[in-house]
Amino acid sequence: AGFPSSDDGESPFSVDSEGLQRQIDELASFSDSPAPSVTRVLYSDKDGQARRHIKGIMNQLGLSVREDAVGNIFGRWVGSEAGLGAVATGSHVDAIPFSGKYDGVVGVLGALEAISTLKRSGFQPKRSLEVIMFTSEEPTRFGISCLGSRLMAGIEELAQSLINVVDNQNVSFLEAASSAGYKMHPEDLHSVFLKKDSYSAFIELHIEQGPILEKEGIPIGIVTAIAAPASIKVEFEGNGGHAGAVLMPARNDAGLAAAELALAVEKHVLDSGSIDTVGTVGILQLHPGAINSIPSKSHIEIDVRDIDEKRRNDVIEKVRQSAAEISKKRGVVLSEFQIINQDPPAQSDKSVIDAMEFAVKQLNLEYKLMISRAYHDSLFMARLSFSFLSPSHQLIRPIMSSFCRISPMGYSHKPEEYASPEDMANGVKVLALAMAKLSLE
Ligand code: HGY
Ligand code: MN
Ligand code: MN
Ligand code: MN
Repeated sequence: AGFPSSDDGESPFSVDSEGLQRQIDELASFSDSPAPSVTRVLYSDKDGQARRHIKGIMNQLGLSVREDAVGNIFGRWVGSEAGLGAVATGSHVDAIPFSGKYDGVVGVLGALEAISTLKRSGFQPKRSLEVIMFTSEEPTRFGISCLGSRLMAGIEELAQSLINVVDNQNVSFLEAASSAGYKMHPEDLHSVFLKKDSYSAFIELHIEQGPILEKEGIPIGIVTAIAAPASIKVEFEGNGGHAGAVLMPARNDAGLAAAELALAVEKHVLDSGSIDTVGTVGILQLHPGAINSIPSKSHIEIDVRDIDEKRRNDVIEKVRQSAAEISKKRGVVLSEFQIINQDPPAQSDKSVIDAMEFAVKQLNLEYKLMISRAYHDSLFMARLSFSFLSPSHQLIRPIMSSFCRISPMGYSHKPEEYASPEDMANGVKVLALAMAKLSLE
């Protein structure tokens, strides 16, 4: 099996960067908000259009296409030793409200371009190569991030909780899935679980979502670890009442309790003393939501992350204490304090870092080893490895992300998100070479 190379030291690959840009622009047109923003939420019509589009490209490339019960989509290029664990890559195409067109998409369309590039180069894989489009990496609709990859990793509690979860219109997960064409019984959720030896390695190509590569003038980042994300849902309830008639001493305002908790989150995060601790209140809803009605219910969702799991957990504990204290002080009921997820960080496996370093060196690209402060589906693909369960079992080499530079200022989760065609082409080449190398190992 020939490994892609050339005698003159030039890159053997011709990535179709114009074609990739066209595909990214086309996918961005499947959006529920006006350009340049993109909004594509799980199981919406636009999400369905994007899914059909991706499957179409996989079919054109001659990949063998499979879709699981929740709509994770797999396109496989079967290798000469099809019985071996495959080398997988992939990312997501769902987009949070009013975001940009590159987050996740580069890791799906770019991965398909990497396969196309390898095919054009005459490469023959030994281990199969697979591109995965993960269902709902973003937590937008059901509050659960990396829904597809978490399920693939076989998290039983998730399969249980998905049966009861509803969106903010009270549509259940199973109803939403069904209306998008994924009709399933609750027990079908288990069919999404993957065996631990399904893949020998996983690499995700993603935009950086931060400013470091741009600032340092470096095109490629190789991710050594993903920070530990957590999210919490909190609800307060008070008596509400008329905004004119109820005097201040008689109130127990659920909205003010939420406001106070939001400030407490900021305080606890800053008190950690580390620049690596971050916390965000991105959702704060008041009921009934009328200017002349004291909020009788409030709902807030809190995102806390750190590269240090213990420090992140300490913040969560302090937020829990604050929620209890605020409820007592203000005479409101703390009707819910639910930790939705509290994930550990994941480390990239050395062999995957080695494959990516080999690729960037072969391509004469400058690169930087870095951690990912955003989470990715690779965080859960890492759990499909034996080494996640026990350091002594190194049969499977998981993970990780390689980054490509974005500008200006590392904007992401905003319409201004931008990656240049050249930087994306470099990311695609690194991915293609690293996958080719891992395929032959
Ligand atoms: O929130 C994240 O880190 C990712 O963009 N979903
Ligand atoms: Mn995102
Ligand atoms: Mn993403
Ligand atoms: Mn009135």
